[in-house]
Amino acid sequence: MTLPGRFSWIALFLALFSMFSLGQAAEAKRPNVLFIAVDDLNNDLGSYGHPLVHSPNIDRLAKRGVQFERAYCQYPVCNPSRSSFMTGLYPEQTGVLSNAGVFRKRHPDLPTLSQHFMNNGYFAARVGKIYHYGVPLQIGTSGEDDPASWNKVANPIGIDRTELEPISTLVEGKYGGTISWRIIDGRDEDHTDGKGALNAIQIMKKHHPDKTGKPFFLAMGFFRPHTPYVAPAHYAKLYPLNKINPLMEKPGDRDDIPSVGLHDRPHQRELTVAKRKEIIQAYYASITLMDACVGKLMDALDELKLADNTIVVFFSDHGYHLGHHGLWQKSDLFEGSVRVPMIISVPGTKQGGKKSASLVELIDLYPTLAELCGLAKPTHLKGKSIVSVLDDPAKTVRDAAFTVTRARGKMPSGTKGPKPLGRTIRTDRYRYTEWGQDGKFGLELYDYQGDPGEYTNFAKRKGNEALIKKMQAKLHATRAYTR
Ligand SMILES: [Ca+2]
Repeated sequence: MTLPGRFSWIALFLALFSMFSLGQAAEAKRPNVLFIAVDDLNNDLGSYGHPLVHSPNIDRLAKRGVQFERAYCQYPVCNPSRSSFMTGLYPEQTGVLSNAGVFRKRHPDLPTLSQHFMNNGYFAARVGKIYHYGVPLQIGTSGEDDPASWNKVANPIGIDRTELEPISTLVEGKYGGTISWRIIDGRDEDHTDGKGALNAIQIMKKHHPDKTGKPFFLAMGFFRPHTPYVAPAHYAKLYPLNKINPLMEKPGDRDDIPSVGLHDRPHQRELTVAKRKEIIQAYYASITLMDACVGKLMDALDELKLADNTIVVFFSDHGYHLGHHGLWQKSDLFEGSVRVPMIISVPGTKQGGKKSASLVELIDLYPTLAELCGLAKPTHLKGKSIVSVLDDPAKTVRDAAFTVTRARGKMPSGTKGPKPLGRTIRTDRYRYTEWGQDGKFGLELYDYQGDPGEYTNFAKRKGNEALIKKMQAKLHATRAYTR
């Protein structure tokens, strides 16, 4: 290269300098991401048509974005689900198939979702529960965090952790794995989630892209409505007990369900109607508390003039039963346990307020957010970008959604060994489930067209052999990319 003379060097310097600042400007213009992960939230929300639940802020978000009617988790328990959507791998690929274990053991150098954003010039922060936390005991700590995923973390702690004794519970001294609840007078800010929302707003202010020149990826992990359902009385009042009609177990419903697929925790099946109402009231009041916190974040985006350049993602790590099939909580493979709410709001979209019936998986979030923000998609990702669905909610990118879980129910009599994995696919119309290799421990087939409550297991009825064979081939085909 020949650049004789002082002026040429100055010209070169200026050219390089302007390229550098243009690059910086482009970086600062990349959208921010507000990534809201909720713990143990099912689809009982106003925007999903629930007649009772008050979720005005989530409903407001749904009007700005696209709401997914058929979004599914990849494993219906916290740690495996969270490890999956944060890595972009299926649970059998992360190696995390229970609440114990960390994906770093198998994938020490893998860039997680937020880490990929950090590697591309973003500031990434976590507030509350994104990776696994033992709730409530680990609240206020970093839980089972992945430090490489964040520039900054905040670990709020409120009365739902500091005052455990007054909490009602089905198993004395236990508040996390069992149903437990408490309604208490006081402010939202007394609760971990209320404090968490304030932490998140502080982070948005302090690390505002106008100040830092860097876009942010802010992950807000709400703890409610996970047990203990500790919620303010002003939200419980919205749910008078006489308005709550618990879904009771239908006689004979379980006769055709493989026993391994039914996970009953102590004292849940025999709950009285009165107790069920009290429990559901607290679960719903916890949802409304979390919803109010979502509202605070949305208001802050507006006040800080961030709304026009911030993508908001809202979803839950898995679903939640409140008595359907006699089940409570999670970890089974029914619709109630594996279906999740999911809303994605992209600034400037023409699709605000639309609902999409496309099948989507939580594992699709990683490639979708990367694409929306103009980042390359790491080659290890197994999910699919749903940007085309966000542009046209009638589009579809997959014909089946996959979920796996470790069986927690009773093994069939005469069988030995460890509890098998159950794998399921949800298609447009059906759900097909195999417990153990080739369904050795049971098969299930539900037809949502005529049986939305999954009361008839067609795998146990004659005359469905051809359909079972077809669904079996479809489930087995997922092995090519899910393990
Ligand atoms: Ca959870």
